[in-house]
Amino acid sequence: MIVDRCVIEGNEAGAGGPSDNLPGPRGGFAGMLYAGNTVGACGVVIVNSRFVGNNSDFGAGLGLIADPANLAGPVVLVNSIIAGNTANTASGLYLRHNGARALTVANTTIAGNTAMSRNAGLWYQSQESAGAAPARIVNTILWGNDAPQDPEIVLSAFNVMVPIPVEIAASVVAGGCPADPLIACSGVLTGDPLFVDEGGLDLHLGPASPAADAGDAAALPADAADLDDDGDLGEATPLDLDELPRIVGGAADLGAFERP
Ligand SMILES: [Ca+2]
Ligand SMILES: [Ca+2]
Repeated sequence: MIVDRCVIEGNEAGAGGPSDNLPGPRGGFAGMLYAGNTVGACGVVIVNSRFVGNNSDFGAGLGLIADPANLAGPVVLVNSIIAGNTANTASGLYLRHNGARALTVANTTIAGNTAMSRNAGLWYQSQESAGAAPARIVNTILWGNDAPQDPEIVLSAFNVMVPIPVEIAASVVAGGCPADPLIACSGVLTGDPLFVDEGGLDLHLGPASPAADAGDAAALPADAADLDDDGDLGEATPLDLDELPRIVGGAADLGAFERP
């Protein structure tokens, strides 16, 4: 399944009945994608999409659950923004990862989300560790997410004894690499990415942004949605969220938008 150039905005989900084995209060997922509820599905690729201004109890921006029983391919999120979402818990990106599937978040900006109790940026949950490959977060910005506990990143395990590790590379992480033995960081920047208008959620990079040209071009996912309509699905993602060239100035930028 390919989710290409979608906007999920302004949805509300109250506290409903228990519908899933999720941590925290029941109900929620104002912007949710349950990957793999079709047997034999190949995988899920979310490209150039915006999850903005959603409100829920648990899980407001994007809940992406890779079901181990039904999902046969990788899960990829690229060139997307998750911003301005509010929840009690996990207001930004919630990932539940089956280790047998590759999971990659690339060139995504997660910023300006607010949680009343815990985690506004990225909640990563291991589900099934058999055959696990580490999740990979690359060329991504986690910044300005606000919560009393674990504002940017938290890891947890779901019905597994051995959680799946996470690699974070060439990314901005507010507060730096989390002190967790399951998180391996390389090339993590901690400085303000200097968005054009952080409060207004214009998450393009400003002129002095340290996130410009700090990316790893080799880590760009394949162009599964064929953003440039050239029929080449195997090339590195060639465009950014504005559908302008992804690599400008000699190197890829971090986040969803390449600075012109
Ligand atoms: Ca660049
Ligand atoms: Ca292409």
